[in-house]
Amino acid sequence: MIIYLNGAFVSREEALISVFDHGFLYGDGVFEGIRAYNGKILRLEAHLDRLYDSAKTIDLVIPLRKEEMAQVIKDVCIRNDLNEAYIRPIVSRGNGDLGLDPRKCPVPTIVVIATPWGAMYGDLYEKGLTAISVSIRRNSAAALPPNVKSLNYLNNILAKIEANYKGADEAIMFDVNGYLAEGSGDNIFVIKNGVIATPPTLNNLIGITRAIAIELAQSLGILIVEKNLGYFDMYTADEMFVTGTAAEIAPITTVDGRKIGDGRPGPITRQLMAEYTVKTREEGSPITG
Ligand code: PXG
Repeated sequence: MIIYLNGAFVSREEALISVFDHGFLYGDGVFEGIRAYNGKILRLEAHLDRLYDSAKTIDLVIPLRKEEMAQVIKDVCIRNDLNEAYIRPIVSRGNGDLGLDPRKCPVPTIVVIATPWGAMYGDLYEKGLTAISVSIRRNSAAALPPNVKSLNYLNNILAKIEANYKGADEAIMFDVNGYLAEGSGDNIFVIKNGVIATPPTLNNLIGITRAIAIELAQSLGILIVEKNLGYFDMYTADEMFVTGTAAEIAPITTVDGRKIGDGRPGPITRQLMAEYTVKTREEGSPITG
């Protein structure tokens, strides 16, 4: 495995960072999760835009232009001979001392890892996932905006731990006002009477797979709306699904013990899943060239 680290391509054993890196000490940094299918990187520009927007929000200047970062990402795929890949660019505040003041960190740390990765949920795409509402609330946008894909994922990890203890495949997070926010690592959609609804993005990550799902629904002539949603909308939905770079489009068929619809992945969800698979094979920035 070849990893990009601060301007060099190094082996896994050589890819080491300091214990004084503020990404490690404070979760001070940002990252992306990107996928390549069929030799092409899906929505690379959108992922880079989000990475740089996340960095801007935390006042972190990434010392590479977006085009340079794009080339590094492609080079890591090429050096690892990957046609299908999960790609993880990470930019931390960098090396500092034990104080949290970011002014102690003059040079950000940049890492890009790429690994092979298949379907995240295995046979659950056929069966559907079980989900539970978790008691831990999604970070308030007034505290740490969920729009920032930061290295501090404890909010999501606590949600996942709760789902693990309760034996569910995914955690459903609400915000402090009781509105549906998102899953631990994916955005949420409900379908009722042929209309798809998903929460606005103040309280969740502005998902790139979410955007693709919206485009696909629109191209199929299915009405899709953004609106605040609550427990009622989930429990009474005909269909439900989540979207994410890792999860892709995955059906949810049980929430808090309630069957969603007839308890099987529904027709609109299946249609979107099939269209998404086609899109992932066809679209994207070629890794070579
Ligand atoms: N919400 C959260 C909190 C996420 O972390 C999404 C939504 C979906 O966004 P995209 O842009 O991917 O459609 C994410 C992304 C992992 C993993 O290792 C998680 C994500 C992406 C890649 C890998 O579990 N989550």
